[in-house]
Amino acid sequence: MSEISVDEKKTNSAAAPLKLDAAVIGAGVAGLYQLHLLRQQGMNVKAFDAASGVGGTWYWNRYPGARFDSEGYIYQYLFSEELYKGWSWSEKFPGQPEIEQWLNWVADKLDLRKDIQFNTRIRSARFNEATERWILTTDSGQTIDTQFLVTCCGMLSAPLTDLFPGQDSFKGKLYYTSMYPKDPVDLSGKRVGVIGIGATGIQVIQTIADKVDHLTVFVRTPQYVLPMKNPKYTPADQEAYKARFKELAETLPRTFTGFEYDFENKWADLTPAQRREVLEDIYADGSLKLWLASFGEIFFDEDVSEKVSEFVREKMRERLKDQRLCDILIPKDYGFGTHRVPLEMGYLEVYCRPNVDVVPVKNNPIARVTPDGIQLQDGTEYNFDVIILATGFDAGSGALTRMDIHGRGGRSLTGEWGRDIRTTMGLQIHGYPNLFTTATPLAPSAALCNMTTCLQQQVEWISNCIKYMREHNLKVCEPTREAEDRWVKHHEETAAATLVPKTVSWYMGSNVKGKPRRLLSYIGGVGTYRQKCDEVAAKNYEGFAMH
Ligand code: NA7
Repeated sequence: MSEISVDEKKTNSAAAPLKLDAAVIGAGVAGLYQLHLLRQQGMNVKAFDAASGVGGTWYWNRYPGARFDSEGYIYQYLFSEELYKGWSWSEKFPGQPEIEQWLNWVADKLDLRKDIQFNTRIRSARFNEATERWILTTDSGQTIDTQFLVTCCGMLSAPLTDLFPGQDSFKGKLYYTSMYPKDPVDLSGKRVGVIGIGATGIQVIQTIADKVDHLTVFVRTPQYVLPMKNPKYTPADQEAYKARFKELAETLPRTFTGFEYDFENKWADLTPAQRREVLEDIYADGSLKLWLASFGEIFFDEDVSEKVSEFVREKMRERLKDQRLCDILIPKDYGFGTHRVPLEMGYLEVYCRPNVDVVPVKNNPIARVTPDGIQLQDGTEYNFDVIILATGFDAGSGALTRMDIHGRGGRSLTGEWGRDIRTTMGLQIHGYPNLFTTATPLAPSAALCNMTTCLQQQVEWISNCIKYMREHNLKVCEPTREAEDRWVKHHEETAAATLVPKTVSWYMGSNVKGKPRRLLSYIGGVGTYRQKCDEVAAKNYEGFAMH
């Protein structure tokens, strides 16, 4: 994606290293705020991003129908009332163009752009033990010499590519949702095949079905879905949510998932009729509340999980009507909420359209992409003009393992995480001094958290930690092996108490061949995690050795 010229690349490789106090990788939600906070401390800091603009996830994921599943007004930054109130969403769950505009507006408001180097992918990072500094190299051959390295690369930013043999041979157009073209793509009159019905595929499918000539959806694992209610906002609506700023800033960081709602009902306390009433009520909210704030027991208790799953299945059956569609699209063998639950708008009804086909590929998998389309294992071939791959990401770890990161003693993060994915509270990794991370495994993140809530907390913790070091004239911070062992153990115990590790999905890394299996996100709750991080900081960063 680099737009740097060959001449510029030559100049870069010959130039002296760029010397920084801190380098931030990524200019998305986390990276922008991290840059702002470190710069406020008077540090010489620069952010780098492979994209040509700010936005991270919201820069890259510009596929048809991309939008929030979190309410816009809770996805915002909460560190500045002025920044919060300065932006007005046009609807409850805004779409990607508006989200990208918002992040551009934030970058301008905070005057961040002058300290961001775009079109720059960090290729490698090596810790120099003699100087105790990081040496980074970019895809243009530039070298950066920095004391601190903060990765703000997002949890879902390493797309799975080349999943199918023959992709290069396809004569039509093949698009990844995560790298969808900036220029408009005209799908009218086209035969389109979509692979993937995760949160992404669902948004694509419901958006393009009435625009294409024919749509074929390949379904491997059925997916629970919830209908989204997405009212447009009037100026009065905008004023109303803005008036809640203080309340939201106080509550969001303390709930279980960083959303504005929390688990209020206890399954055992209610009669079956009352439970039904609660579920119907929350279902009608048209948000993720049914998943993240109905009955907490869905994460722990097989019986409750099955009852709530059946409630959702019933709602899906009512809309799909057709038995074949129900058999293909309604999950039976895993519990509601143990995968990411997508919100949708008219998605299920799409399958009732005459120009839409669904092809189950669980028992007859996709074998290859051919010059004309997609071929299944049994030889059946479907011909397309366009193939859209909504096939997911190497979540949590992929962004860092695809970079060549070497810590103390030359250890390789790609090698280590290839065997066992470990972090200390998702904030640092033993063996990698002064490397701070956001949106990495073993912290609350995309899977079970409103991203901006979690990212702000991590960014603030990192910023405070670096501030503490500078105030105490400390140069290097690295978690001890013991502290990391303790966190990994706590993470595993917390995960094991839930039903989520039983799932086969990106939550467990099971969508990537050979990836060590571990629940990627911490499931102890956003509020609890925050408290634990604060306690560590209050004890002068206990478990994080500094000198
Ligand atoms: P997901 O949730 O990982 O979904 C990927 C989809 O692609 C899912 O339906 C997969 O089926 C499907 N897939 C992947 N490989 C294949 C093959 N080989 N054959 C058929 N189908 C395949 O990614 P998303 O981008 O939708 O969402 C990621 C997160 O981004 C989401 O959770 C939000 O937090 C935002 P499978 O389930 O593996 O059988």
